[in-house]
Amino acid sequence: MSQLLSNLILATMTEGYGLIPDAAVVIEDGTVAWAGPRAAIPGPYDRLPPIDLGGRLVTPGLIDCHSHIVFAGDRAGEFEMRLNGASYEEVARAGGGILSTVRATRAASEAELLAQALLRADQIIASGATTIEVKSGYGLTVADEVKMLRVAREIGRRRAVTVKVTHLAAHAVPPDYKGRARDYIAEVAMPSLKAAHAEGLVDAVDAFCEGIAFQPDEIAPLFHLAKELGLDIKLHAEQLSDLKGAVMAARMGAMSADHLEYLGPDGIAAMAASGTVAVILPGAFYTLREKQLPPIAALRAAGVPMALATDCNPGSSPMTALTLTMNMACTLFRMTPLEALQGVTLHAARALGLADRGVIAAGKRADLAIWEARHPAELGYRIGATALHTRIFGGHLDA
Ligand code: DI6
Ligand code: FE
Repeated sequence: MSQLLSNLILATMTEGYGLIPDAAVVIEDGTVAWAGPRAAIPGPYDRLPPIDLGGRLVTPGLIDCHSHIVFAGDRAGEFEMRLNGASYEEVARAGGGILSTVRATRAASEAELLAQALLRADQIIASGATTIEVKSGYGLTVADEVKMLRVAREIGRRRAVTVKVTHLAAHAVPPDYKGRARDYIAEVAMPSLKAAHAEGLVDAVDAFCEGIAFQPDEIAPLFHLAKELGLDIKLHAEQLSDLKGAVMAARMGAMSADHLEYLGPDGIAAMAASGTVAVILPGAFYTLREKQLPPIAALRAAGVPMALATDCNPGSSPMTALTLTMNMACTLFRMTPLEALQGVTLHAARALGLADRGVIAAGKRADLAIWEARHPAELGYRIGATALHTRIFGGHLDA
């Protein structure tokens, strides 16, 4: 089954934008067979009936490489507390924050969690995504973490999107383990990883390295187990303070270190040496009204690839639009529109270890986003509007 897409502006993202002004794309069996100028379509593809895209911009399908879309309840009350003066850490210490979502998530059935997660997945998809990473981390018991991971896996079966599932039991210390983070890692995080891995539910392992969560030396045994199981590792690092999490993660070969507002020169050097992707999360920075900017210029100078993601979660980033994420990265962090688009395409693919997507080229998956736009800078330029026309997922046009 071959399809010829024609009359489009192509941003292949292979080198810079890789712009081809009057382009065509041939898709065969869910894969890009050829992409190039319309005037140069090779035979026999030039005899296929063209699907006219009306001069629209086509980019790789976007990739949200960091999300927490499986959870129950909401945190609008805490939003209000913060607006009345409480800090994020104060809210967390008062039993709110992550732990209030944990209570709601434990009480929810798998079906309820799935129904809510699908609404959020649909919103991310509507902003152009064809791949979403989804984390656990609101269960914090073996059974509830496995429940969340099952729901995450199921999203990819219910929607035209690839879901990469990440185990994040090391997200917060539950009340019954207060002051015993190390025991929690040994008695809950590691056993839940083994159980979920045995069910085929885990693609990668993450942890929250922060004063209100886990120290690098508490996380290390979990990462060693992940590596024994052949799983990728990644880390929430340096979001609110510099605990040198990125240094540890990079030295252990992490795929990505995420947030990074407080990342220092040692962390940047370690990430550059290991090829660890910096995942920049402007939604959390915006929501928490952080003052410390992530070191974008230094990451750029060191050649560390920068990805961008929604971090969609009920507390620090209730955001489901990748296009708004791009806008925030440009406006708040001075990332260029090119860096923003690379951040949700090729660099996000790299953050997830997916070599088959993130650019449009022969042999790559036919995951495409078709936009009501003429130039890639338009995607992050508009505030909150999503100019998505339609998507192609694995060669299939959205209905
Ligand atoms: N960092 C974050 O920004 C989210 N998790 C994390 O480790 C916050 C999650 C939440 O507040 O529910
Ligand atoms: Fe996160």
